[in-house]
Amino acid sequence: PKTVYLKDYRAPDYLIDETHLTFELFEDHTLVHAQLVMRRNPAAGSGLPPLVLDGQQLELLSLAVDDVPLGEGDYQLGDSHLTLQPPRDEFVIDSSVRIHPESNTALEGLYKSSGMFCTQCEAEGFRKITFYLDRPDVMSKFTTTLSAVQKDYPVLLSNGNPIASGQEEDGRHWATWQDPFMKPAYLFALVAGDLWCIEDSFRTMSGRDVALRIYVEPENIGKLQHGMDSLKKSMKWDEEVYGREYDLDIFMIVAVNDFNMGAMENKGLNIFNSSCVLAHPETATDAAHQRVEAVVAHEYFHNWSGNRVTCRDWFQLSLKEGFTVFRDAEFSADMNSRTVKRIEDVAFLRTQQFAEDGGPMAHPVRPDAYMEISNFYTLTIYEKGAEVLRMIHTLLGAEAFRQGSDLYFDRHDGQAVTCDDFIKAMEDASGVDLAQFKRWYTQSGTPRLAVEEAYDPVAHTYSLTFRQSCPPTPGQEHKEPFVIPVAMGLLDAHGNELPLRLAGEDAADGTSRVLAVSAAEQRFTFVDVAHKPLPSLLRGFSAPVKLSFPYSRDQLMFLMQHDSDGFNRWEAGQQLSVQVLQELVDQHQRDEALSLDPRLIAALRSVLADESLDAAMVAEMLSLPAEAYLAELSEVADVDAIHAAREFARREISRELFDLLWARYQTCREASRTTPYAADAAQIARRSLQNIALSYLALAASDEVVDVCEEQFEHADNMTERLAALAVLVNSPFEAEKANALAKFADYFKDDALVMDQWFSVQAGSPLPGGLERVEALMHHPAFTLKNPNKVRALIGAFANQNHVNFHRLDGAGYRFLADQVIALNALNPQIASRLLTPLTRWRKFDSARQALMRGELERILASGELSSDVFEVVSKSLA
Ligand code: HT7
Ligand code: ZN
Repeated sequence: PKTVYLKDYRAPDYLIDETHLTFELFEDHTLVHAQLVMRRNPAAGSGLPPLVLDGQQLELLSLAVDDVPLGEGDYQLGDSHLTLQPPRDEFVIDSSVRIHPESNTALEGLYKSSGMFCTQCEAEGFRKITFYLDRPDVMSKFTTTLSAVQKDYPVLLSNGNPIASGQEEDGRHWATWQDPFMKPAYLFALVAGDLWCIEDSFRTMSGRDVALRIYVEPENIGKLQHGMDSLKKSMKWDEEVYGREYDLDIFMIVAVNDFNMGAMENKGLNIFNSSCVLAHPETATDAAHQRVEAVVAHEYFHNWSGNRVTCRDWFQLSLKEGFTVFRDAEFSADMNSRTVKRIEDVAFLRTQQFAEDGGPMAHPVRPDAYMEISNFYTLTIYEKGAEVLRMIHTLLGAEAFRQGSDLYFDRHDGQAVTCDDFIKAMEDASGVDLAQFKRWYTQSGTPRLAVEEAYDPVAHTYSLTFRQSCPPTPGQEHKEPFVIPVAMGLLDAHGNELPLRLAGEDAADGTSRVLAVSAAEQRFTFVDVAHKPLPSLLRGFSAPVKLSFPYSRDQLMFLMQHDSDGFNRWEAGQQLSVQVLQELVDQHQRDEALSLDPRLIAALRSVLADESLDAAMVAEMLSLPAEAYLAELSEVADVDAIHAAREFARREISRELFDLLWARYQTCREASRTTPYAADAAQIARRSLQNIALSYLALAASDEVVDVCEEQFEHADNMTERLAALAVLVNSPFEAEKANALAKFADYFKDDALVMDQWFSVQAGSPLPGGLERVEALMHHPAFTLKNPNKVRALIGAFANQNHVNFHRLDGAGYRFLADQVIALNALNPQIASRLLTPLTRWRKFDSARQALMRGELERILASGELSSDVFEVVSKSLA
């Protein structure tokens, strides 16, 4: 595969003003006719260069320019391009091709999922539908007609508004849709199927009524209300917070079962992985409900950040994805608990994105080269990109940020632009110079920020010295200093916040502020500090960095109790847990008896005993750092020692705090039994506390705890409680109860694919011995198929990513298993294959024996035959 470079970007030679598409959908093929009204791009130079259209896996049936049919000598047809000589500046191309959605297992372009036709065109899927200039800076007005047999495909949808429809004599019918907005081909969509929908409407801030429809297979019609409520909340929030109004008369969402990612923001016709839109209390957990709310919002928000203003080229992907993730995170924070949302996002970022940033696929938020763009829908583009936007928001303040976003949307509406254009709008609106800040877009890797304090009791000054560095990443040996916003405060010995006055300032200004660290080494000195304070640093995780400050365990316990910033209270608890767990890891490695620092128990006891604390915060504070996070923090990750240390700590917590946990569990469960289910913040908080308490209690392995587990499993009226009880049983030594619960669950939910995904995941994640054999056996379960990405993620993905002790077995069988699945999937679905192999790319984190085994499997994949560009890029970069 060829590498594409940002530096080679050139404006398109030709533009496509109008795109008229006709799809004739049949069971064994589809005919696509495209009429493209084209002209020379005045911005691209003079003369009439050859026109090079993208096209892959297309059977060309006919081709004409300005109604003149072309013969074979009039064009060149290769594997991925069709080249011809345009006759003049303005011309019309007509092409007809045959494609095969019925055998498309890659789920890119036009394909069939559970009997319906649907599309996925981002990033480069449209070229598998017709010959086109398949690049985001070519924007066109689309008109689409589709026809199919009416009884099998009564619903025919595309982007924009329906403008005509009719029947044919042979049982077929057709519909024409017109999208009044210019858009790139990646936002094109069509759907044809036997679908039902729920309908609602939304009155926009300017008083227009928009019809809202969510389509689904008939059996899932009862699972759409939460998605619809989420959509209406999103529309309102975007008006209130960003001043953005919806622009078409209709907004549609369609749920499909086979989908490579979460969802897709096609103009007016979003297509969703069913897991991201279907939700019902009996079949979807609270987490799933929150995910639906977040993904519906994310796709809806793209209508402005992505569709109305789109990307010039795919190197700018974070322009729309980072911004939209930031927007959806703020939406979720406003709809639920802000602190808990931030905790969840930061835990995810630090475990997963930091690992990516420290591995062989590390790349900047705006990459400068790629082989396969599908591989660049990464945590760096999405999550780190969102952190970059959050930092701009922090540095500029909410008001100036909003002015910047207004300017950006006004200035660039209808255009395909760059990250630089976004920054320029922010600078112009705020007057803040972001030149140095832009390094966050161009430099990869996670910066380290070491902080040192010095107190002068005579001068009453307190200074903080920040030293930043960033480790080398592929292609980037040396890094220049970043601008790092550090939100902070100072606490006195009673836990009170001190007024903050920096040297040179006239007076104190508040008790919390943002220090913009921009040099490799930089000191900030506070004056009028009567006694040595305790700093609270990086509040709300104000920058995606690895901050270190030499806190003692007692100081961390103090911050856990007194910090006014909820995020930092949690963070202090995490740092305390990390210190204590790392000590246990050391003990395990030295073959010593494990001994837990009682301060961790004391800290958790006071959290549990404090009934005034938000239950969601209690649940978060009780959760020990994940094994994956502990591995990320290690120089060399000792999988077995980490697992042993964490399990030991969990057992000690369970033993020492059993009575408190039991009391809190009983109170929560009683409330669940007596209150009808609602997916609201208070109930979600209560259930998360209840379930984490149960998971600790279960470690006592007593009959009374098994009884409460079974009671919760049998009698819960919702999936959050039922699944948590199932997970506890699955991880327990009670074989009969476990087998019984698994069988009952599978029998009851066998026809619900999304619930069965959860059933697979719970088992795949179990760290008990024999995990690989259990997963291998489940691959033969009738509900499992490699062709469905959700199933692959639920079983194989959960095993390789969440079950460290079993996946990293010292005989290498876990690695071999994963490589076998990657090789099988490479032929079926390259995008899923390349994502699945991520855990193998992290081989440098492990001991030399495991390194050799993991490398061996990567080499076996490389030698396994014809590799897709997706898999080739990840494997070859991992081995480099
Ligand atoms: N913008 C969407 C990206 C997407 C995608 C990319 C590659 C392959 C399949 C895909 N499905 C959706 C999703 C989003 O970020 O909103
Ligand atoms: Zn997105």
